[in-house]
Amino acid sequence: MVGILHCQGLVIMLLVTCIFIALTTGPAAAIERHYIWEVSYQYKSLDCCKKLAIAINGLTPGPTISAVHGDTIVVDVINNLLMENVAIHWHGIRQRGTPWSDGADGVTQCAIMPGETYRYTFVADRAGTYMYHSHYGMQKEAGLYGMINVSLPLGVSEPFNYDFDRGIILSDWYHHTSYEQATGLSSIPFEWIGEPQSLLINGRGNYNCSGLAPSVCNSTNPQCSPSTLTVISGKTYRLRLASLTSLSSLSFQIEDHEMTVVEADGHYVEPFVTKNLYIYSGETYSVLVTANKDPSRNYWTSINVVARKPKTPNGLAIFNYYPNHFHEFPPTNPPPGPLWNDIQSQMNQSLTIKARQGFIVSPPKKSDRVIVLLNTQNKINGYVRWSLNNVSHSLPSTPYLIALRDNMTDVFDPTPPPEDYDSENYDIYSVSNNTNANSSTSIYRLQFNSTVDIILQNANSMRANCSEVHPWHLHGHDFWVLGYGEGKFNSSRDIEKYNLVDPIMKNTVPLHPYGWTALRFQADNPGVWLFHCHIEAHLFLGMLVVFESGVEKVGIIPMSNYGCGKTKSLIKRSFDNGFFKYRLNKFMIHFLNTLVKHTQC
Ligand SMILES: [Cu+2]
Repeated sequence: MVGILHCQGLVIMLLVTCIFIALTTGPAAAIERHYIWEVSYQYKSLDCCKKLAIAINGLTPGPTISAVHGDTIVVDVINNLLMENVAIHWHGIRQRGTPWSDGADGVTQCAIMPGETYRYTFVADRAGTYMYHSHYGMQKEAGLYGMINVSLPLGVSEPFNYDFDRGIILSDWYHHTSYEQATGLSSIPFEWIGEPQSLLINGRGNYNCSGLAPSVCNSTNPQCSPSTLTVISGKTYRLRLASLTSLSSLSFQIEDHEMTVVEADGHYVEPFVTKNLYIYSGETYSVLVTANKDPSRNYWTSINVVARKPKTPNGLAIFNYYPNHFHEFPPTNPPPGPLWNDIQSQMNQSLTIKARQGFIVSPPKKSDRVIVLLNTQNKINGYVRWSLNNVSHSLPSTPYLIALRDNMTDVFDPTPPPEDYDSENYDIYSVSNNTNANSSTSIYRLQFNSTVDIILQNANSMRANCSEVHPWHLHGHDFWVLGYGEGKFNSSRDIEKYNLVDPIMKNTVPLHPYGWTALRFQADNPGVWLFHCHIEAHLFLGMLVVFESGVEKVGIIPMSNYGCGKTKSLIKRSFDNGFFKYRLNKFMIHFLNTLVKHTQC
């Protein structure tokens, strides 16, 4: 009986949605965009080498979500992976009012189990360029990612002109599976994942197959023919770039063409012209490029690794001037890109990125709380970890959001994590005398609406003369980037230099080697939010913290978020807003797919 009621509920819901969409045909009207995504294992040859990847509806990278400001995005994720859970994070979407849809396994939801479906619902509440990716284990490495492009409503224009809009996903690619990587990282002796085998542009790279059997690596496989961006001479293109690398920091450039940077993480940038753009994992940018060079030939689009000694060849694509053939290789060698270790140039570009005049959101002049996070590599019981203030985070089996909203005790360590480190005595340029760290589930609880400063402090890793870039990403909020500096942060000297005039707002920011980065944000979004290094292996090894604020203001969490840890005992079937919210069984998935196909929704 309950099943019949649900079928009827589904039919009504879909018909209502269709009628609603039909009545609101103009692109200006906010609509509901409904996606049904089947996540499955697929063999892919993205760089010509056959590898087990994770695909959405058969695609790696996954489909692009294109929405208009104000639209509601509904994604039914069907986990057809045979052996593992999945969760998808909508990176850059703040999830105001829907913190349960953030997709962070162990923080906001129980992961989706094989054979089950989970519905993410959220509002695209700001125009800009965003992304999505798995937030379960190391699945991002397996290619479970894609772009979200949110455009302005009709009648509202951008503060810059362009003729066409194109999305470009940048990523790195390993031949070992994410399972092998995770096992190596969790072993004694530690096995580092190493450098990626290839760099991909829109999911295409080109590995040197020589010496490998054609059944394993075949350079004539059309899956790995270079991606192409076709342009018309004289036209200006907005290129939306998203870095979904597992490890690599990149420099992006188009041979002989300059680019104007106009957007970062959904915020307008005071335009500046550059030959190459540094882009770190988790960042998005829009750049304007005018096709104003000799149109009788094609040019290289290239990415190369920076900030780590590269062992990976450049990633290449073809910047194709119409009507030249789109697979015609340019007659020149690809540009080599900047030196990988020109840290000053990378730092200078970070300092150049400011909010666009006329679009500045002024930060509060003072903060209520300052949290300093020393980034170090450590060991715990002989296992290699990454830590903040000597604490390496481990997620509990019960998601924080549910635990806090439902007043569950004993789910995580209630002791607050440290807000600082012994900065007077800690030498950030040396391997620590004692690299041992603690593991903890503790979280930072922030007063709702308070202003919080985060000082990220970099240091030497466990290898002498080595400090790595860490791109830090905050869920649920944007932060103001108040400053970057070299060496150890000094509050009496460096706070005075904060940019309180026109700081850019972002959701992901690099922490440069042996440097510091200062951020400010308002804890004005009720929920529980991750703040973490976007390097997949570092996150896996505990390089994250968790912020809670205003959790008592969070609405009713859908029952579909429950089902793991101590939430198991709380599962009950419920109807929310008249629609079912618990997981669909396989019959319902097929029914839903059939209905959507037939109704052309
Ligand atoms: Cu990191």
